[in-house]
Amino acid sequence: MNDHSSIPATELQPYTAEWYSRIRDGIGEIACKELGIYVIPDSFCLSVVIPIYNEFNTLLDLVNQVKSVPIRKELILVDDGSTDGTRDLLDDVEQMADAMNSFQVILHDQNQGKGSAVRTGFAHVTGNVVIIQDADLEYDPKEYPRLIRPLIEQKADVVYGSRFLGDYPHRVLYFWHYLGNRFLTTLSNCFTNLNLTDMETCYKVFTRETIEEILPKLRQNRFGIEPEITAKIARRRKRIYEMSISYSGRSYDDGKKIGWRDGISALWCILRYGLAD
Ligand SMILES: Nc1nc2c(ncn2[C@@H]2O[C@H](COP(=O)(O)OP(=O)(O)OP(=O)(O)O)[C@@H](O)[C@H]2O)c(=O)[nH]1
Ligand SMILES: [Mg+2]
Repeated sequence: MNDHSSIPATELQPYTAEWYSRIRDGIGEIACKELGIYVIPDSFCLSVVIPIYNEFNTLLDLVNQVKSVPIRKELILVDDGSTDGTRDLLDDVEQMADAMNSFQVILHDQNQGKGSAVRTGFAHVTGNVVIIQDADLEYDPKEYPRLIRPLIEQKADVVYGSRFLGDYPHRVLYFWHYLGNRFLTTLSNCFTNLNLTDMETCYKVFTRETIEEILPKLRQNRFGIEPEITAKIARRRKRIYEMSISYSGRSYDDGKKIGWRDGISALWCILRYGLAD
């Protein structure tokens, strides 16, 4: 093994055993735990599934943010029939690969919806843990190390990042959306008997085994995928953790697309998948 004792901890690769032990020697194990300093095994790979529909303005920033998280990753970008020039950006994205990041780009011929793009992405994952990442800038990839920790420590099969827990910064936006969200989460909880605070969150993280188990049963093409996934993991009695996350929600002026019809469809999916697989 190399002797890293003369190298400052800040120059070591984060989450390696050397990095961890150097910091632990300085501040102790309890402080490490509090600060989210832990070891990610060298062999670990995170699959980041990115569903994309007309996200020309944010896609490259998002990909750069994901890339700069110091964990080995495969980025699986699924373009869902974009018509705003996003596809031209994707031509160059694969060249952004480096030692820590590999890329797969998959193109849908026609727009089918987020659920469909997520399912396509799931079918291509090879990493140990899988996270869904929207292609706008509402969620912060810097939170990956926190979110994957319960999975790496084998305490959980699934982690949901909640926008309604903790005091991470949240952009204050639409009251009726918030209420709609709470209502959908509560109704979903009634069927699943889970005590979630944010069923609709984008940040859902799974072991690859969990994805392999539920993927053949997933049917929803649009935003109904969120309650559908939740019902399927509940039915299979997966160990689920929730963690607080930050949220920089966008306004309709910024390009927000979700609308009341998606709420109705979510309602239907909660009932449908709450009653039967
Ligand atoms: N709206 C929409 N998003 C899609 C579709 N296919 C893939 N996506 C992607 O799915 C992710 C989530 O879509 P968003 O429109 O951001 O949905 P949201 O975050 O729930 O809602 P807003 O951002 O508030 O509109 C984004 O990365 C989209 O680019 C689609 O057909 N419609
Ligand atoms: Mg969004």
